[in-house]
Amino acid sequence: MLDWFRCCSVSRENTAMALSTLHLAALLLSLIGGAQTEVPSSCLASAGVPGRDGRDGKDGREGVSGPKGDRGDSGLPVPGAPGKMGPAGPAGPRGQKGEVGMPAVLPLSLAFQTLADVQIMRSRLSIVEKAIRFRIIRKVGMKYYVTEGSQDNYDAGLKFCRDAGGDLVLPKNEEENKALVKILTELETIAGWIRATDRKTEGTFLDTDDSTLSFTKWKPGEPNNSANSEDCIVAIKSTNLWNDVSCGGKFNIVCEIS
Ligand code: MAN
Ligand code: CA
Repeated sequence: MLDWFRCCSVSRENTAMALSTLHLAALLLSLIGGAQTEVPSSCLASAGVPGRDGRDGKDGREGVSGPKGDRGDSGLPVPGAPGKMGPAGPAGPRGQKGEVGMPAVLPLSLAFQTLADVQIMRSRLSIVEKAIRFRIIRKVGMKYYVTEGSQDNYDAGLKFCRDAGGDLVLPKNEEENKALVKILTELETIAGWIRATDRKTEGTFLDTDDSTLSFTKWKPGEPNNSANSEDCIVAIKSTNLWNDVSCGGKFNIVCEIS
């Protein structure tokens, strides 16, 4: 009761603060002790109106850290830039053998042309293979003039060349005649046989197949069938010209492969 007495005797200036303090004390006591204490109505009546709010106090000390927050939502799956291309992998296993395909259909004209081309190439290869067996080889147009530098009579020379797959030379034009003479010059020989005779008809020189000569290069005054015994022909190195001579003479053998 003393407390309540004091409450009533406080000065007017401290009335509001005293009321608040008393109220708080009474409440605390009633909560702690459970006492059924009531604030006297006479005391409440003399408390007056509340004063103005006081100024804010100084900032208190920093509080302790709060509990860790909940785990946030996972971010959106944004794809990054592609990486560099990796090295080539090992070769895969060999596949199975395929089925036999359909035969190619070659146009008949193309087939014939291809066959003709093959035959031409075979023919040319055959010519070259014969020619390259000789010591001296000169190409004249589509022919090869070849020689071993040997000398013999006309018939032996003819056989020699035919045994080699060719024939004794018979120039058909100036170019071929010059080529023959050039070879004779290289061999440092006087003359070389030409494949033609007038054995069948005196004065009419024919090829070995009895065809007439399309080209001749007679020296002026020849053929003269000297001593009535000249049925064969030679090309003379010094003049490029032809002379009829005895078939039994020995002159250089130059063959043509064509
Ligand atoms: C001379 C000429 C030629 C003849 C020879 C034979 O050179 O009469 O026509 O072929 O002799 O050696
Ligand atoms: Ca003569």
